[in-house]
Amino acid sequence: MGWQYVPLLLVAPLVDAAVTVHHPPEDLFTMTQSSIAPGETFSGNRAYDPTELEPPENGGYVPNFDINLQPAGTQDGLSHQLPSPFFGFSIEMSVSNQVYGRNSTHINVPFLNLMSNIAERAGEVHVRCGGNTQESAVMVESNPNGLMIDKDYSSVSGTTNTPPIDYTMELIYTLGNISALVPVKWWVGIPFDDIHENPIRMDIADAAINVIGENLLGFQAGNEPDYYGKFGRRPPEYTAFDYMGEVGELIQLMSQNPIYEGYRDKLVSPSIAMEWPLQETWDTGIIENYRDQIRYMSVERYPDNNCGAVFGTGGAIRVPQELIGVYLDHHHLRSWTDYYVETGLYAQQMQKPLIMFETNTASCGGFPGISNAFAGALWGLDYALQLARKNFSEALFHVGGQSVYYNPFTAAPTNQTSFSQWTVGPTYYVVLIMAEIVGRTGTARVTDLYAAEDSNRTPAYAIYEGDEPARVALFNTNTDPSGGHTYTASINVPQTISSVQVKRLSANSVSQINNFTWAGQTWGAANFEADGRPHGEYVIETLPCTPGEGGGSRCPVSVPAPGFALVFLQDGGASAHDEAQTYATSAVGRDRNTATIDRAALETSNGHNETVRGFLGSTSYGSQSSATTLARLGVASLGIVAATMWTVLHRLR
Ligand SMILES: *[C@@H]1O[C@H](CO)[C@@H](O)[C@H](O)[C@H]1NC(C)=O
Ligand SMILES: *[C@@H]1O[C@H](CO)[C@@H](O)[C@H](O)[C@H]1NC(C)=O
Ligand SMILES: *[C@@H]1O[C@H](CO)[C@@H](O)[C@H](O)[C@H]1NC(C)=O
Ligand SMILES: *[C@@H]1O[C@H](CO)[C@@H](O)[C@H](O)[C@H]1NC(C)=O
Ligand SMILES: *[C@@H]1O[C@H](CO)[C@@H](O)[C@H](O)[C@H]1NC(C)=O
Ligand SMILES: CC(=O)N[C@H]1CO[C@H](CO)[C@@H](O)[C@@H]1O
Repeated sequence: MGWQYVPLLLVAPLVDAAVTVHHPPEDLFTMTQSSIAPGETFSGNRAYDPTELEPPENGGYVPNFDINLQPAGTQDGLSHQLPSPFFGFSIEMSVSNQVYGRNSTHINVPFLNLMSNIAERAGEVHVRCGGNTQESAVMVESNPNGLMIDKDYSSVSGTTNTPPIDYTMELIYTLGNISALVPVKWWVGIPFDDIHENPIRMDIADAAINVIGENLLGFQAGNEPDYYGKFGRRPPEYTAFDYMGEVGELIQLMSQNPIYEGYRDKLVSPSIAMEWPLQETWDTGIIENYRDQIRYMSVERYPDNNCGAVFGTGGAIRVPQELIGVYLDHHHLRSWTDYYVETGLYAQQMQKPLIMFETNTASCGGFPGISNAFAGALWGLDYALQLARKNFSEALFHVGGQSVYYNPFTAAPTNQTSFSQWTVGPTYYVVLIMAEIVGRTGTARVTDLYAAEDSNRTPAYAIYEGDEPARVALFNTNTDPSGGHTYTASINVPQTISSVQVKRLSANSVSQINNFTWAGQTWGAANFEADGRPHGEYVIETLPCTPGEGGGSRCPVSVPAPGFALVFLQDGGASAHDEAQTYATSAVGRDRNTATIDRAALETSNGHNETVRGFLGSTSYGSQSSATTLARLGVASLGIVAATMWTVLHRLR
């Protein structure tokens, strides 16, 4: 047994609280440190920790292998048909003002850009505004400091020291105004914290119905109820059966008030993590009993936790260097997601989409050097494809604040309001690429190919649309700058094609932090460099195929170590996303004069001329709606987008 297998044993009891981190507050860390000398320990915000691990010892590797794809009818192990979007975001409620913007007239443009990139590919973006902090959130008339979200650090609770939050209507207006600009749809959470002491606080549901309307996906009925007993929100003996009763009370309440007309079938439940066995929970009959009210069947899970190190909970202190190899191990990922196979089949039987409602690399903020490294991107894609393969319909990566490692994106530190200072993490690339993997036909089905003698480091998946293979996803999670671990997969397909198109996700090592490229473009070479738009030259490779021996075609594709390649087998498949460009605009500053713009970068981003085809003149999503919005607003000029964006948002109010 090689040393790289040892960590598997260390993480064997995969029972981890899907807890997220909000505290200690950002102010305990210095904001700006972005590099460290060798041997020095990083003392800045975790979101910007530049500590790189050693790449783990290499694993499975076969230099040349064949992938033989059959027509769908005879291909093994295909999933159900995957809806679009498959992957979205769960944004912790307490960080709403950092991420979305200060208020409904002051929305962060990098956030809009980031959402727009996904929407271009997936049709729309699904975001859950919630998390642990939704449970104790209280809607207030106003906060003393004028903020739409305020935290009460004097009454923190739980493993993650979650502070209760007071929010105002402004938060809901902000969500509504975001949806008016980019097709983002929302889930919000109904707090279940003291459901018996007080009437259920329905303010967020009522406000969302009034303001968000058709862009409201649904209401989460409590978050991780299986931890309520453990964390003192209920008596320790609280069971899934008790929870079902409480969901019943919510349903009862909603049935009595006409405001919920049209919204009574939108509950998200039960959102359990690892405390209650899945089967026991389904056995309560909750899904069957409430089949007319529960729209989405939800679970939450993080594969590991870093609570011991981050919060001094007394739990095991995990050593990231010992874990990075586990995250890159396909076999490990496959086996822990097997936990959901039966549930995936049950959800289909119940005709409910199964959603991984909150997930990421590890709870309590993730691991430095994994969650924020290229390893996190490769893990995320393999994970997403395993969830798809196991018949999930959707999954959401969690977004915390400045004090977590795993963010798909981190807003500029709150006291830095100038242009493009966001930081985009590996899991953002996963959501973006997953949108291209799944496509938006709603008919994609995936299968794990057990490729290269089922190597643990070079998995491959096929994606079918209809009867034909449409795309192949190839991984190489080894690291070898000498080129020694580059492999060539010869993809044999039943259809006759003369070439394939390839887009790659690249970095120099699995440990690299920032500067990943997808199809040649990066969302940030370093911390504090992102404005939500891709930068660099857009690259799609075209590789030739030859006629196959028994008919069909043979298409060799090489993948370096490390690397991920998405191979498009159908004509023009890759360029379906060519027009994926969006907001040619900068961040919204404290006042509009702080927004400056590099015109040349703007014109060439994504290989397109943004003055012609930017957000305002977009030919793809929103070309209609955003152009119309702007026309209505009387904003005509395309060239001065950056300067006008603030005005645009201001006038939306
Ligand atoms: C932001 O706040 C931190 C910590 O208070 C401080 O060190 C830093 O200089 C500030 N940055 C700016 C741009 O004001
Ligand atoms: C996923 O669903 C499909 C279609 O119902 C089924 O054929 C397949 O066996 C399921 N996959 C797993 C891993 O259960
Ligand atoms: C929104 O934030 C901006 C910038 O801080 C401020 O000028 C404006 O008054 C705020 N609007 C509301 C409604 O609070
Ligand atoms: C990012 O990668 C590119 C291409 O590999 C390289 O030229 C550039 O120096 C890198 N930037 C940083 C900040 O590491
Ligand atoms: C973009 O298009 C505008 C208008 O046609 C043109 O003036 C400008 O030179 C173009 N920029 C680039 C980089 O091609
Ligand atoms: C388009 C849109 O939803 N605009 C709303 C933005 O938020 C303000 C409240 O701050 C509403 O009045 C607008 O209707």
